[in-house]
Amino acid sequence: MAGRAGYVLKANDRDTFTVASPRLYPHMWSWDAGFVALGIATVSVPRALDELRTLLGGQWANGMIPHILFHTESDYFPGPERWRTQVAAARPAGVLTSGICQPPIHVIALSRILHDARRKGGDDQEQAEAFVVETFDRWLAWHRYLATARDPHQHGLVEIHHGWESGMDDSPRWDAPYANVHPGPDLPPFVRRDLAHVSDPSQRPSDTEYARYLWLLEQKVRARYDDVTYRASGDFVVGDVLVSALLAAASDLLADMGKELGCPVDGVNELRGIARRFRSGVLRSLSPETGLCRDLDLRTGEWLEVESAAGFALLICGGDEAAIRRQRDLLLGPRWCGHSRLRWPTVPSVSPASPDFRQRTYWRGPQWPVLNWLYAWALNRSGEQEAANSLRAAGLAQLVDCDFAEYYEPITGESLGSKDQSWTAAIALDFLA
Ligand code: 2M8
Repeated sequence: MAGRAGYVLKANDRDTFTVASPRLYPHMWSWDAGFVALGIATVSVPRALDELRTLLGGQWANGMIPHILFHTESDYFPGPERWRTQVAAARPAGVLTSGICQPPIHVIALSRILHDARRKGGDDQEQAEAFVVETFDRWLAWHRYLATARDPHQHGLVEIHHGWESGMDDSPRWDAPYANVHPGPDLPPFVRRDLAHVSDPSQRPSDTEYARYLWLLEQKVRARYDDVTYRASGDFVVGDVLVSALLAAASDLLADMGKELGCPVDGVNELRGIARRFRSGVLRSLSPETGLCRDLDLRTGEWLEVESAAGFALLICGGDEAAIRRQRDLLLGPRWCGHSRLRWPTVPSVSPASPDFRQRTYWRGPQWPVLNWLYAWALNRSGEQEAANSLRAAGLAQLVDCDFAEYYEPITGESLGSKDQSWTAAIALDFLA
């Protein structure tokens, strides 16, 4: 399996970056790049560091790491002509990007890479440590952007302006906020390209959903990608609990690495403050009834009660031992990974016991190997080795067909969406290392 996974990453390698998949996603995606880098590190630490270096090349002046870097010509839609980031004061020079962001997984990846490099020693260790020191301020600026521009009132939840920013595009998490997004008559016409690459359109978001996605994109352009302007006028403003947990965990890890390697103390302290604030925000979102964390619709002030895998955010950032044990048991229990109908006991994107569950539709039920990796990583980090090992073993068993698919049908085990998806191959390599 490792050989085939390495082959997929090599085939998707474009020298200084890796396309998210060969046809459906022929560009560099932000959180994909994080997972990809940690997978590549099992084979080549310098190449893994290059992946992150290229990603940082797209960072905006306000610290934001954009969700897509367009390095190649392709028919991906929406491409640069739709994003029109030239209206944004903060856009980077010399690289075309989208104008929104994605979950801050990158420093978690960097800490895995550093760990690998230290195990290998020699040049690998030297290069990885130097890279952390050299890029510390850039990652700090990214985390500071999320903690300030995206949480101006210090609630401890990172605000997202588009479902794409969560990475879980059509998750039922966003059904209620999207119900208040009404594309205007001046939405420019569009032709979807994604459906040309997937055999069954029901595996992808619907046209109604797509129109809403593009309407929010339009609203961001009209706000010139200024967060204050968008907040005052945009339809979708939601506190994302998974992004917040990742920010907390990643900020602590960056503070740890920065402290060990002699990075500026002020920066290290700032990161600890960010970690504390967002950990508290995640804890406050816990539903006493279900034990799951919740997103907050900042337009309506309502908690979003959905049984999605993001509800286990507390496992990622930690902060309450009893609540963590409850989440661990819930995750491995019969509403989730232990559900009797599942082919493989990995993390489904939505509980199979939920009325929202759709077994073939994108982020509405299928199992996403990267999500399973994330929770295995989180459990391992909080000392829950047995639980982590069970997700790892099931995750590898699920990939045995070596399709390295984007997502899997939970009941039949069928591979769905794009094949040869880079981040799926990458997490397989990490699991096998
Ligand atoms: C999917 O999202 C893109 C838009 O960003 C799409 O559907 O066109 C999501 O699964 C997202 O999480 C992922 O980063 C991206 C590339 O794999 O594809």
